[in-house]
Amino acid sequence: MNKSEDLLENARTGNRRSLSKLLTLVEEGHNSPVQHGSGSSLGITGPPGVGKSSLIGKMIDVWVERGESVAVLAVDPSSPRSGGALLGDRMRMVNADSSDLVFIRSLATRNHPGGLMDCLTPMVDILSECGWKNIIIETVGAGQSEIRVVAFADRILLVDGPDRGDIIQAEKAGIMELADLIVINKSDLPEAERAAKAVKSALSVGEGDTTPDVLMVSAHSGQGVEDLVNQLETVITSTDRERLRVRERLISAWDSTLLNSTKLDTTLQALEKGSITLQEAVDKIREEG
Ligand SMILES: Nc1nc2c(ncn2[C@@H]2O[C@H](COP(=O)(O)OP(=O)(O)O)[C@@H](O)[C@H]2O)c(=O)[nH]1
Ligand SMILES: [Mg+2]
Repeated sequence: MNKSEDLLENARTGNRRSLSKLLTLVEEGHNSPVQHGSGSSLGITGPPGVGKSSLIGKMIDVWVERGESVAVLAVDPSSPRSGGALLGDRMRMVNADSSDLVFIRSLATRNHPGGLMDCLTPMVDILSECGWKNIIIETVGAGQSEIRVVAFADRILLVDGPDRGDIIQAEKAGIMELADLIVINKSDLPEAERAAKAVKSALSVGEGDTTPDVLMVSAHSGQGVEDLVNQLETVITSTDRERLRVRERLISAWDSTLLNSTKLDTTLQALEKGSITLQEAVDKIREEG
C-alpha cells in the first residue's frame, strides 16, 4: 500500500490528521487514492462581505444538531493558509461545539496557477469517501475565476446582501445564472426586503426553464436558516445551469492545460518578439497533445 492509500484508510475511520495530510498530498498534485469517486458538493458563493462564512456557521449548527457531518473547503483567492482573514473565517464558522462533525479546510488559489480544477473534485471525492455528508465549497463570487471554481460544485447557492452594490456584482459576474437557489442574507437590515425584490425581478426577466427561489435569511439572528437547509435538500438544478457549469469546467481545464504547458514560456517570448501570431501560439500549444 502506498502512502496515500494508508492515509485514506485512516481517514475513513475518522482520523482527521490523516485526512488533512491526504488532502495536502492531493493539493500538491499527487494522485488521489479514490478512483471513480461519487462525492457531491454544494458551492456557496457571493460577493465579499455578504456573510457567506457567517451563514455557513449557522448552517453548520443546523446540520450538527441533526447529527449530520459537514466539511467545508474554503477557497480564498489570495491568502496564505495561515492568513488572519482565514482564521477569522474559521472562528466564525466553528462557533458550535461541533467538534467531530465539522471539518474545515482552506485552499489558497494563488498556490494553483492553473486553477484548482485538478484538486477540487478529488478532494470532494475523498471527503465523501470518508463519510462526510454535507460537503461545502465556499468561494468569493466576484469574478470570472471564482465562477470557474464554484462551477465544480454540483449545486450552487448564491448569497447576496442588501446593498445594491452586492447584487450588481453578482449579476455582472454572471453568477446569478448559475445559482440553483439564492438567499439574501442580513434580513435583519431594512434594505434586505427591497434587495430580494430586485433579485426576483432580475430573475423573472430571464427565460430559463426553472427560476431559482429567493429566500431571506439572517446569519446573525438565525432566521430562515433552517428553512434554507431544508430547501437545499430538495433543490433541483436545470439543464441550462448544468450546461453552464460543464462549460465553465471545460474552460478551466482548457486554461489549466495552457498554463501548465511546457511550451508556455517560449511561446510567450515568441509572442513578445512578434515572431509568431496569437493563432500560431495557440496551435503551438495544442500540438503538445
Ligand atoms: N446585520 C447582519 N450582518 C451580518 C450578517 N451576516 C454576516 N454579517 C456581517 O457581515 C460581515 C461579513 O461577514 P462574513 O461572514 O465574513 O462574509 P463573507 O465575506 O461573505 O464570508 C461581518 O461583519 C458579519 O458580522 C447578518 O445576517 N446580518
Ligand atoms: Mg468568507
